Amino acid sequence: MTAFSNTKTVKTTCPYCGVGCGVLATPQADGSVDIKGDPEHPANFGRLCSKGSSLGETLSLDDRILHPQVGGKKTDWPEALDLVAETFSRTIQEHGPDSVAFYVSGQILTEDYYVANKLMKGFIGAANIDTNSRLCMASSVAGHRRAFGSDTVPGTYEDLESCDLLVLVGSNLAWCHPVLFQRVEAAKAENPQMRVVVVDPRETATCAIADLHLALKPDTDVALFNGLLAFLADTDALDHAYIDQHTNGFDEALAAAGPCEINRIAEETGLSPRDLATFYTMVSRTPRTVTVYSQGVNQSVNGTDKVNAIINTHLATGRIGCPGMGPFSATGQPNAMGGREVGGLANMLAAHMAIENPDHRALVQSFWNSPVIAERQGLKAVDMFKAARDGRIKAIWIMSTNPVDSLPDADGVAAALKACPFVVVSDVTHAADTVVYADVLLPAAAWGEKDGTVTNSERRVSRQTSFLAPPGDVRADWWQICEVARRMGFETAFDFDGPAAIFREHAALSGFRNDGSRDFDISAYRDLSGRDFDRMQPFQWPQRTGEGQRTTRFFAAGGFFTADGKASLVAVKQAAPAALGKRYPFVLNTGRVRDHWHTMTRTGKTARLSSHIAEPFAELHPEDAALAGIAAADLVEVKSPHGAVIVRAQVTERARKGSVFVPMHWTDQFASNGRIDAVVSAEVDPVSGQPGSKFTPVSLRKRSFDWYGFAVLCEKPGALQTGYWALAPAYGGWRVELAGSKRDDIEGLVQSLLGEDAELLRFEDAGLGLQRVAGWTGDTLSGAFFFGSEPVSVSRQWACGLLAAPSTDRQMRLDVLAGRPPADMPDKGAIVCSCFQVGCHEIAAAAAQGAATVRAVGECLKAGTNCGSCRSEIQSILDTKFKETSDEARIARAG
Ligand SMILES: Nc1nc2c(c(=O)[nH]1)N[C@H]1C(S)=C(S)[C@@H](COP(=O)(O)OP(=O)(O)OC[C@H]3O[C@@H](n4cnc5c(=O)[nH]c(N)nc54)[C@H](O)[C@@H]3O)O[C@H]1N2
Ligand SMILES: Nc1nc2c(c(=O)[nH]1)N[C@H]1C(S)=C(S)[C@@H](COP(=O)(O)OP(=O)(O)OC[C@H]3O[C@@H](n4cnc5c(=O)[nH]c(N)nc54)[C@H](O)[C@@H]3O)O[C@H]1N2
Ligand code: SF4
Ligand SMILES: [Mo]
Repeated sequence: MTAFSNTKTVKTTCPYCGVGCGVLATPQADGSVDIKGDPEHPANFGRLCSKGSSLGETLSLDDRILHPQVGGKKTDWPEALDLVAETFSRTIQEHGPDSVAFYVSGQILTEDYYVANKLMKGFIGAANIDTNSRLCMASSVAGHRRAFGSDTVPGTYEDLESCDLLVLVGSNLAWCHPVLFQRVEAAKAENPQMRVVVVDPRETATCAIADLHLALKPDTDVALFNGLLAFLADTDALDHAYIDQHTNGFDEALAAAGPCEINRIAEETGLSPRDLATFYTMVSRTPRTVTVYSQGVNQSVNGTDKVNAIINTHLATGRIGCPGMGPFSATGQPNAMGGREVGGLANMLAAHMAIENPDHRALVQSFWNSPVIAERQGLKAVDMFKAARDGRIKAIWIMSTNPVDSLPDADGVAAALKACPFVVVSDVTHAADTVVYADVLLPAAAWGEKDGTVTNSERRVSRQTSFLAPPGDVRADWWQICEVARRMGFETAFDFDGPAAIFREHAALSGFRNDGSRDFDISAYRDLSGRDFDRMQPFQWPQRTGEGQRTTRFFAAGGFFTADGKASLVAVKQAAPAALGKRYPFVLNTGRVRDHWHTMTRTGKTARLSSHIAEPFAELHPEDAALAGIAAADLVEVKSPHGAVIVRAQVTERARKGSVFVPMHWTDQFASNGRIDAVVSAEVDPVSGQPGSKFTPVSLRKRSFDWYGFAVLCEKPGALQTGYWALAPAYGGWRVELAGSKRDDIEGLVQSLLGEDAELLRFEDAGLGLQRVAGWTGDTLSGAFFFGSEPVSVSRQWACGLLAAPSTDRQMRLDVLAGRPPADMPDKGAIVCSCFQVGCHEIAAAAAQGAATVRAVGECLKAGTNCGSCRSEIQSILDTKFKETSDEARIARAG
């Protein structure tokens, strides 16, 4: 890390989730960066979650791409840019504009996104630009457009605080939008009337604040909300004036919903008639209802219908756009919304305009003064990679996303990149599985080095601001695109001198011939100076020219962006969920854990964030596990026709029977066989093109190995040649889970990882199949290994602690070989509070001694008193709901 002389505090925004928290970053003289929540930012008012507060630990340069590379060899920018521009131009000349593609990301800034979209749609003249938002928000976009005529999020975060009923559908808010969750927690504590309902097939950390958890059958949300619509009609909870004045399609939607037959709906959704009636009655009686939805809704082959089934209930009750009322899509990525604003999806135009609308096309083309304009939709993500695989796409530029790990049928995506003649990748790290497929690798400026804007879930635009000098040759994404565009012959249109200039053009386009006809309008910012751009305060759109700050909600009094100004209720029917056969009898559900971000290229760098869950796992119900002969801590194979992973079994009542949940995060960088998207089916929603990443029929099988092991190592191991491994950073070194098929391989593995100079101590109990080896260099532990013929139950936290503690005398060394903490050093258990490294055993012990509340636990252990991300888990330990929290419990076996 570069030492920094300028230690001024900079206001910026967290680069992780769509909550969009403000961050104060202060570079320190020693090269580190102090990170705090910005007390003035209206998204977080000073709070940060575990990921946000660990940002300073992700800034090391060891893995960074620092120079452009062509064919794996270092080169300079002119050569790399010439090659990209020439190859794209030649391919377009020879095969037409539809033969090239950009695959971008909700994690680039609005300015990067704007120029990428402009180049593809206005200058190349095709619409083959799509984004990872296709995997994330496409069904919400499609649902909004079907209902409102525009992709508008009507409400704000305040609505989640001021409602009396918050319904969270397919959203694990506690782990995925933690600061928003904390705002809800605080509001609930203040308003004893407030109720929270969680609709999710599995019991998540979010259920800690739920008054009711509806663990529905996967993919039956449409039946649930259709039933609700019928119930609202039966119980006179509709707003007929709103329906008449501001909507179309009510009768058809109600007819499609069918009668409110609780028993039938119970059958369809797998819920009890009692829970259904409770839920429906709560909604019916509570005008101030907000329904938040996220990936359990969007990532489904009927995701768009789910979105509209939810929105229908709000339109029919007029509960929209007023304080404490409305449907609310929680966006995932920091700039998913900004990407939608510039039109980064293959089926959108710029500034929320529609590609299929000839007036919009003419408007954008005249504003851009561009030679062409895309006439029809381009390829959506899944189809784009299919086209690369079968030769239709001949050149692709991937920017700020890791599709070899995050797209469904991920091995097919890898094959597509191998097949595609020209692959450009702009990324920040060599430790992303996609970069090895690049013909040209472009080093991008990372968070802290780049400038621009992002838009959060509540339409709030905030600055991301640089506070670190870009290392090596890295350059911002917008610069890379503009340089290529200029070399392709479009000098004038891409002659931007910085992000402020791009932002001005984007703002001007949003207001161009708008006159209130389009929702997205930030033209008040079209003349912003560079200085003002740097001082820009977070604001919510719309911000029209000449208008002061107006109300920030939409649609309380209608005013939809359709020809007649009315919204549509969409007639939707519950489709039969995909059939499960004998070969693949389980539903694979996938998603997130608290402390990792996507493909772990940043969170996987920190020991703090890796201490919460350090290994890929499959969460399964005890009855399913028993039937399949799987015990807690076994290794299991999860397999579909596309591929298979091997992960650790976590057997828990929280899982839904028949479903297995595997996190999306693990890649080839961190596990031998953990890329779950290699297993996930590429079926998509027919309306939105979004993959159904939460539903793939799979089989489960115990994978037996001859030996199992756990090791802590002070050096990062190179390639591990063994049947199973999972690697994570620990304070002072690394931790590795291991398994293999030949007992004889153990010795070679130990030798290769400890080196020849280490002083070894060994322990062996052949009868029990136990073997332990530890090696020291001087007083420092080089590594310690714990092997057994069953998954080993050694305390992970204790073993990791050995890395940091010098072992000077022989007794200390023998204690290491004993494989358990000495009696005077209690085992803290799996880490729950990553800020203060407090384990589940410590929390349980505090509870046993009388700490009855999360606050009391905080007072005696500090746990939960910094970022607060773990408070719902602490609550669950107090409730003894989560008996097992993470790795220890999965590994722990009798003895
Ligand atoms: N810690 C962390 N936070 C993140 C991210 C991260 O990687 N890590 N990523 C960010 C991004 S990009 C996104 S998109 C968001 C995602 O945020 P969320 O959508 O909250 O997260 P997921 O875990 O993907 O899925 C949410 C839940 O959907 C449930 N689900 C599965 N099938 C169904 C179903 O049929 N119906 C219903 N109702 N629910 C179902 C799953 O069991 C899961 O608990 O998180 C953002 N925040
Ligand atoms: N099975 C399953 N699959 C899923 C999901 C799921 O729930 N289940 N969720 C889906 C969702 S919602 C999402 S959003 C996607 C996320 O999937 P991805 O977008 O593939 O995941 P990330 O790990 O965030 O990848 C971001 C990449 O950009 C790089 N990067 C970071 N900053 C910059 C920058 O400033 N410039 C450039 N050029 N590169 C940068 C990072 O190093 C990393 O390689 O995954 C999807 N895939
Ligand atoms: S909730 Fe956490 S990850 Fe999301 S923006 Fe805020 S600090 Fe970042
Ligand atoms: Mo996402």
